[in-house]
Amino acid sequence: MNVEELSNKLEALASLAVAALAEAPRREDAIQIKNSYLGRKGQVQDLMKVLRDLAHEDRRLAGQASNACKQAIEGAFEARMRAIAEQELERKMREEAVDITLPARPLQASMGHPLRQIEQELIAIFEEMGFEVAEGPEIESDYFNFEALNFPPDHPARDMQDTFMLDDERLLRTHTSPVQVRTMQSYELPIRVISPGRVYRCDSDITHSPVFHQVEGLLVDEHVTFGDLKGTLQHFAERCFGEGTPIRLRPSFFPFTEPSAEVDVGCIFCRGEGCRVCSHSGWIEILGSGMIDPNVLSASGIDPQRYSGFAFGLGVERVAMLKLGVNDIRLFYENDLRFLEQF
Ligand code: FA5
Repeated sequence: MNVEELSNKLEALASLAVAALAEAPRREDAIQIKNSYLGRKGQVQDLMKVLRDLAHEDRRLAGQASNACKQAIEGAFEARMRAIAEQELERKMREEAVDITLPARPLQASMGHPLRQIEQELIAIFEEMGFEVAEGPEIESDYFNFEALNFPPDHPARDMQDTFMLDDERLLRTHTSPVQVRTMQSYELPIRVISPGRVYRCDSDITHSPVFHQVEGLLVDEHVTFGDLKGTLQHFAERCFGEGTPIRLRPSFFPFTEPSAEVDVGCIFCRGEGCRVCSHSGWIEILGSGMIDPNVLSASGIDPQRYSGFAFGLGVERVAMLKLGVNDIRLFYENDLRFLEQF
């Protein structure tokens, strides 16, 4: 075979390969066709075996013809691979197309947990009366939770609230009253604050939960009397439970208030006749209150000769149970949607 015949054969091979590649349906087919021409045992290589029989000056021409043939096949192979990739992309886009005209799935709007709703209502009532919100930590020191509130160490009054201790000094606050002390130590007088938050006690039955919420109220000014406390609470009860709601003040004891009173609201479950929820008394206790003990004022650097004040601590769950007609406190914490969706 001379160099001319070789060139013609290479050209013919290139045309065949280019035509076959143009028809290759898949990537694998294109690769197989390319290898059958350009592979080590492919047809081009096979043809080039004649190279050694050619005259020296013809070998260069044969090499050029072989390169042109290889380039034509490589070019056709790459073009086909690009075309296949584009076809695949188009098919994927067609198959996975998102119909943006379809209506969206409705989002379920939530009103927030019923306890949070009630807490917000309580805050709003006291804000109307001119109280502002102050907050304190849930991990509290023995000093703020007990000592500064006139609970001396080893005093039996500490047993009134079963405490979760973290170590000798730190505990989970058992009430929001430590915020009273923090506020009295840092705010300018007169003070009128409420302090909502979570509190913890080792306590559990249908009206007691180990984690519950209180809203603390504190008012310190000149000439504050027990009458101001009673008027504030009466107004609160009517705003919260409706006009004419009966409240009852019972003498009580808290180390940090003197005199002290626990405040009950008429039971809405039995309308005062007596039931399981109110322990057959017709009343449900919602808060503890009293006039701030002069010792507590002094411990916070306030002159008890000039200033007096009242404080109260309201149980948010108790208020929520009354307002929403829930007869077991544990329902608030079970996260059962059938319960929560009613509110
Ligand atoms: C106190 O916690 C006092 N710090 C309240 C106070 C503040 C008195 C300011 C004087 C001045 P007591 O332990 O009674 O008091 O709790 C107050 C209210 O929290 C109760 O009336 C009740 O409504 C609620 N409460 C108490 N324990 C629980 C509990 N385990 N689960 C749910 N609510 C509770």
